[in-house]
Amino acid sequence: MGRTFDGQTVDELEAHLLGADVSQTTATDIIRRVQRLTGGRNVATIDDARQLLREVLTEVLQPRAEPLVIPASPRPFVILMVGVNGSGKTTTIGKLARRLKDDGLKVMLAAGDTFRAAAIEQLQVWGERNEVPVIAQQAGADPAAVVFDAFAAARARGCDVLLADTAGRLQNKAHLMQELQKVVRVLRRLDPTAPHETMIVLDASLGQNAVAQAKQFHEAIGLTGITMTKLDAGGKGGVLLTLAGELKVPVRFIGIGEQAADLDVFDAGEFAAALTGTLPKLPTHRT
Ligand SMILES: Nc1nc2c(ncn2[C@@H]2O[C@H](COP(=O)(O)OP(=O)(O)OP(=O)(O)O)[C@@H](O)[C@H]2O)c(=O)[nH]1
Ligand SMILES: [Mg+2]
Repeated sequence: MGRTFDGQTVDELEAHLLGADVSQTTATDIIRRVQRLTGGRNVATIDDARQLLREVLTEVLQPRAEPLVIPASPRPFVILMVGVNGSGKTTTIGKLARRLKDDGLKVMLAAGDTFRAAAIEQLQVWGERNEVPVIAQQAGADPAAVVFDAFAAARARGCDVLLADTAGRLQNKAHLMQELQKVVRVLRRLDPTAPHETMIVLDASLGQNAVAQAKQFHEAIGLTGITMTKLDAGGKGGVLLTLAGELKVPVRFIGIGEQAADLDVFDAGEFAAALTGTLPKLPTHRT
């Protein structure tokens, strides 16, 4: 009465992974690993197949599950948030400010997105909501100058963490990368080890585009962390499997809503379970 892990089941698994924004190459690799786990044995039930898939996904993601830890030094610990427009940078800063403050840390925000006046106001709203100071200048100011001043202010006021917002859209990508590189250069005048975390914010609903984005930012300024947002809004996040293998940058948080509390520490096992749990009832085939 055994049931096989046969060609049809493999196809279903593959379709499921592709539907969860896993790239074809990564999906093929994952299925190969699942098949290797079965060791040629029959898989008795669909739950077994699901369990095997979950194991493999956890194994792929686990090495990237390194939570963000704010060490005792250096202080202020500077976190530079980057990403394309609309990915959720400013919102994630608001959520992170709340989380870090709840941890007892003294937090300051830097309005480094000077491209839009509304961006500065948006950050100020988060500052008020969390009761943390926001260092800002007028729209159109040099973002590097804003972030530099904020770093100096954070130092002077004995802050533990400075969260720096940045623009997501400029005239073109090259200009954006140059602007970010300048922010980094200027920060390093005050502390050669800054920024201490360069976190990209990726919108899960962008699917495979997130891989190219992350690579571009990584090449330009060197990423040390990833936050994936909008996992509550239809994004499946399977793209993290590709990033886990290709970029090797720690995944810190996931965004699961628009409110301050909607930020979770990335957990490889839970994420794998979520990716697997949506698996449709696969047909099993009697031998
Ligand atoms: N559902 C959902 N919405 C989110 C999440 N994170 C951010 N958003 C929403 O996405 C939109 C864009 O977020 P922002 O934080 O303004 O994005 P940004 O990267 O700062 O965008 P720019 O400033 O234009 O570069 C807002 O409407 C947010 O409320 C999330 O995890 N889930
Ligand atoms: Mg923003």
